Amino acid sequence: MDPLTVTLTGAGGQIGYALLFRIAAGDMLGDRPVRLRLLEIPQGLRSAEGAVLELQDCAFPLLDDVELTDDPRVAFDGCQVALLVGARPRGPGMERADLLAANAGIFGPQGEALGAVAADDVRIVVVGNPANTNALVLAASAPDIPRDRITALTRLDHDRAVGQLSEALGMRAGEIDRVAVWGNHSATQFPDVTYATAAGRPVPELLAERFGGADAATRWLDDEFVPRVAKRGQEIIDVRGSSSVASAANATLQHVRDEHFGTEWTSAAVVSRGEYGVPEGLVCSFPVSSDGSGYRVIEGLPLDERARERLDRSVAELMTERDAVAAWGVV
Ligand code: NAX
Repeated sequence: MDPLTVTLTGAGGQIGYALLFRIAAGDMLGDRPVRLRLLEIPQGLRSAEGAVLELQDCAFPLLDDVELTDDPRVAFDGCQVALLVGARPRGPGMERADLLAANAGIFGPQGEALGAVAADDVRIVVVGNPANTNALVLAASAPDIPRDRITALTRLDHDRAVGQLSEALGMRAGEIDRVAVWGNHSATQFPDVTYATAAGRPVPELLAERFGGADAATRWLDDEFVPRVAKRGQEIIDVRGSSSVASAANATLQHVRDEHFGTEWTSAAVVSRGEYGVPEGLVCSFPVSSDGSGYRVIEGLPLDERARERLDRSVAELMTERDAVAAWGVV
């Protein structure tokens, strides 16, 4: 089998370190050999270099080749899977607008480089925050890359929602299907269990049994489940003293794996084609499926008033972010 060229940005960072070894072990692409291209900024090169030495020491049978560079054109040359993890974190006293601007300055040029030198079949997932709007900037900078090849990660939010349901219902995560995450990867996201099933039974019904009625179940969803999933990143920081790393890397692998091998249902942020009234071009999380050729929004799901209101609120935030980057002429 020919190796697949996988480019990882931010390879010297925490999530990069957690991702590299699992990619090389075959957790993302099965038994397909991989050629790794690692991109870092000059300050991050030394740390990534250390990871490359360790990769060598693992002697992974599927690892074809590794190259580390600080030049996007080299890193994205022939790239088939791009994992865009490297981003500018929010510094002390930095406003959200400054954060958006700093990251637009990363994802714009990376989009241009991908458009110029990546393989025709490239698939891109943006992990670095603010992920949805970074992906929007990237898409605008790479007009020749088909929109359905550009995604942003909300799989971690999806998996967090499954984890919370699993605990509440006392069932294994593997028994839970059809959870949906709508909107932005931020505190406004809407993790939705309306269509979810656990061991084949509707989750809303199981929650009503567990909490003593449909109203009590809705209260649990609104007051505990939704805020806990949406703010889980902060909870991890408070408890662990550091941000989510292994779970974020795991979600990234599952996102690519399911897109590549196919899935009937998961959540991902994709470029909207107007589905569910989300303005075209915004990068918004939806329930999606893949037949192996890329994620498609699962259409036709009924949205009740509660869901509609929450999705609209998150979309309004995405539009504010888009307007902020548009004001600097990047989209
Ligand atoms: P780290 O700060 O440990 O690593 C980031 C790495 O990116 C650093 O080594 C840095 O040198 C590098 N980098 C910065 N600019 C770069 C550029 N222009 N090109 C290449 N590399 C560059 O952060 P880490 O904990 O690994 O998190 C990475 C990103 O993931 C952050 O933006 C974080 O907010 C985001 N996350 C996104 C999640 C999601 O669900 N979408 C969840 C986890 C995570 O919070």
